[in-house]
Amino acid sequence: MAQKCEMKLLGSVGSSFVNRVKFTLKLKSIEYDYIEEDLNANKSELLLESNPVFQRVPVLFPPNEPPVTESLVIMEYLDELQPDIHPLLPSNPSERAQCRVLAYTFDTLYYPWMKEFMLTRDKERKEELGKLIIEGSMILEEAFVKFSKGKAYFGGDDIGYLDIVVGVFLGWMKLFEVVLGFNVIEEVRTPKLIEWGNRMWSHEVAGSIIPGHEIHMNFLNMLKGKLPPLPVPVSV
Ligand SMILES: N[C@@H](CCC(=O)N[C@@H](CS)C(=O)NCC(=O)O)C(=O)O
Repeated sequence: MAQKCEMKLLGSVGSSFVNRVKFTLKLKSIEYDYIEEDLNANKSELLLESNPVFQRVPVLFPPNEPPVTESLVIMEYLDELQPDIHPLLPSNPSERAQCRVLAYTFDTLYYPWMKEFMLTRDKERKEELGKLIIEGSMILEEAFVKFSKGKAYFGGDDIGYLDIVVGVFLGWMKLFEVVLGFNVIEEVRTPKLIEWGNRMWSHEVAGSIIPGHEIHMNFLNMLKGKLPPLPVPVSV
């Protein structure tokens, strides 16, 4: 008889936040059932009941426990649940705190800048955002040097918390390059991040989780479809 898989994940294809959770589950060898939420359609009862305030994926349903929301919180929850298999956060409390601050900065500044850059129709704002994203990339480059301590990943010899937090956005960065002609990371400005990105793509687990830019193209079109129509010019 097939073994019953009790951990469930509610997600959406192309969501980097969901991919953080898939990545963590895979590294920790935790089996789960995946439920796809169609973000184009009306939100499912399952999503509305399990994440009533934000109504966003990912939502993790551990067996016999309340649902857990927010990708960073879910990652830490899984790290605590399965501490002996591929620990994600450093053991030193100060280093753990530094990792969390960078993840928070990424989610509250860098990601919203990238999202707005893709969606804004205002040229001036786009230019301003481009500059901010470039500054952000240089801060990330410095952070990589600090966290990796000369090793291959933010987490050292192997993939850690920040590799997942930032790494799942590599497909988006590729989309920027291919579709918008804008390099979020590049050889001259962020050489360490370029090397790290190549390492991530060719990593057995990372490479299988981080989607290519084509998947994000569909996701981007879905987001664009939700924008209000452009105002019709009025002739006087
Ligand atoms: N801070 C959240 C962000 C999650 C998020 O933005 N999810 C998007 C998909 S990428 C979503 O569900 N959007 C639906 C909506 O906002 O209506 C996390 O880290 O989990």
